[in-house]
Amino acid sequence: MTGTALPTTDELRARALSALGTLGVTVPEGGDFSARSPITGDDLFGLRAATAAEAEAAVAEARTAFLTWRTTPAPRRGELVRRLGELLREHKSDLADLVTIEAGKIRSEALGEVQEMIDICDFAVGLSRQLYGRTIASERPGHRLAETWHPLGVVGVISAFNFPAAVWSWNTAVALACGDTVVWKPSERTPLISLACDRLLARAAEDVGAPREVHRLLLGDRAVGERLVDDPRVALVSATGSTRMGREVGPRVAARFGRSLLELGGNNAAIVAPSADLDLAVQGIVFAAAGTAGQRCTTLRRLIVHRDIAETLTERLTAAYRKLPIGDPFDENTLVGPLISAVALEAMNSALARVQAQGGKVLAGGNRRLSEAAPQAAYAEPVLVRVDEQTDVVKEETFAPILYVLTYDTLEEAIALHNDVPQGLSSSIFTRDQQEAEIFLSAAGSDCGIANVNIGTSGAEIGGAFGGEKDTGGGRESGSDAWKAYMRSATNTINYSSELSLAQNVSFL
Ligand code: UN1
Repeated sequence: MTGTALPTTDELRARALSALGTLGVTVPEGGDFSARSPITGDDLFGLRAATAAEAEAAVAEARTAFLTWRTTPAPRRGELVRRLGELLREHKSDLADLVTIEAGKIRSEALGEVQEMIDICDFAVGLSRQLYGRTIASERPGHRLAETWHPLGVVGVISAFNFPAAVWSWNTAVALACGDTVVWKPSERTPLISLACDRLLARAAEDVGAPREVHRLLLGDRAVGERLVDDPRVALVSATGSTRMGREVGPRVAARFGRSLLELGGNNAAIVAPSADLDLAVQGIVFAAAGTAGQRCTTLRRLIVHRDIAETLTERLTAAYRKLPIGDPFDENTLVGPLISAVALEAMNSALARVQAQGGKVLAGGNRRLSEAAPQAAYAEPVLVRVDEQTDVVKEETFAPILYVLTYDTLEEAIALHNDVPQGLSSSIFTRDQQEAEIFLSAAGSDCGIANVNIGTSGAEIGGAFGGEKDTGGGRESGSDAWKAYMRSATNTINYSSELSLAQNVSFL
């Protein structure tokens, strides 16, 4: 199914300008790179990238601002984040427009992304009155041991196109509450929403009297990101993107003893057990696999189905896939918007060709759509592929809506298949058998950072820590105690007696 006609590039440009105007953004026009919309695949505006001197100045300014921000009481820092949250609420619709225009997300998911930003601001405001350290029992009389959390420094945020604003906000709202300052290098594909976020934060800073330099935005290419990676004044590099990118960033930051927080690729699977509620499973699977056109790091990419229900489930999924409305993400009936680029479509097609050569059978989808209406855009039908084993292509993350379907006989076998990929981000099991669910969640179950029961792999709430193991990079962002990555701890030994007593019963003098 295809929705109504696509908007024209002129219409998208006008809509972007209207949102940017309401948000008070001045677009830095230039010829270095272009803002572009995957809806038509055409360029919207030429933009100017940050120069090396500007990148240098941004880090220097953020470092200077850190020196005052770190001693601003945390609840006062929270006021900046609260104001940002208010502005995000006020501008939710315009921000969602920019997310749809640049990332191609359907309206409901674009609004969801802004909601995620609002939620993390609320969380970080609360956090600003916590940042708890512990008091630890000392082995010595008249002594107290304490743990104190201090701000870390400048945080370099490198983010990807698929959550162009929410991932920034997870990092920035928490970092600011923790007393850090931020320099942000967004994806080159999403400069307009980045300008909007930066503008709202500048307004929030002005409104509450915080230094503007607590946040600096650097538009540009890889070279700009590399500056953040290599700059010793950047205490933490928080990078979201491919495992390939993380393999470069991690060692470079470690070589200068900086910290990194990596959110890299996922190859998320769901196990569907014989007792599963199939109505619920079908809905959960289709959203997780085809939603966001398969371009979430938490997208469901592998389905491990018990042999007894494999035929029934694949028939139901095939029927659901054939009905998916693909097209203009602004059309409220559309569920699947465009892929981000022609390169993404090529990667999808190449993975499909490879898996078919390795014995995979396409059950539904896989065709290109709207190529006449928008030859530069990349619309594709989400695809279901039946595979007998996890060949190399199944073990890779292809950032596109391909769902590989495997079968299993025993739960042990299902968990082994589940964990037998390099990545370890998100996972789920659909079952009504409590024992199976608990085994899946246990130490010997899913090896991922996120493990769910009777819900798909994507769409995590901000309250939990977000991140994964193995090739996913090990970082944790967002809720729970992920804030600790943005601070440094100090252990304090306080002697309130009049005696000097040494630990471990050491005698001296
Ligand atoms: C990502 O794709 O980089 O859990 C983040 C989810 C979203 C975040 C995804 N809350 O799918």
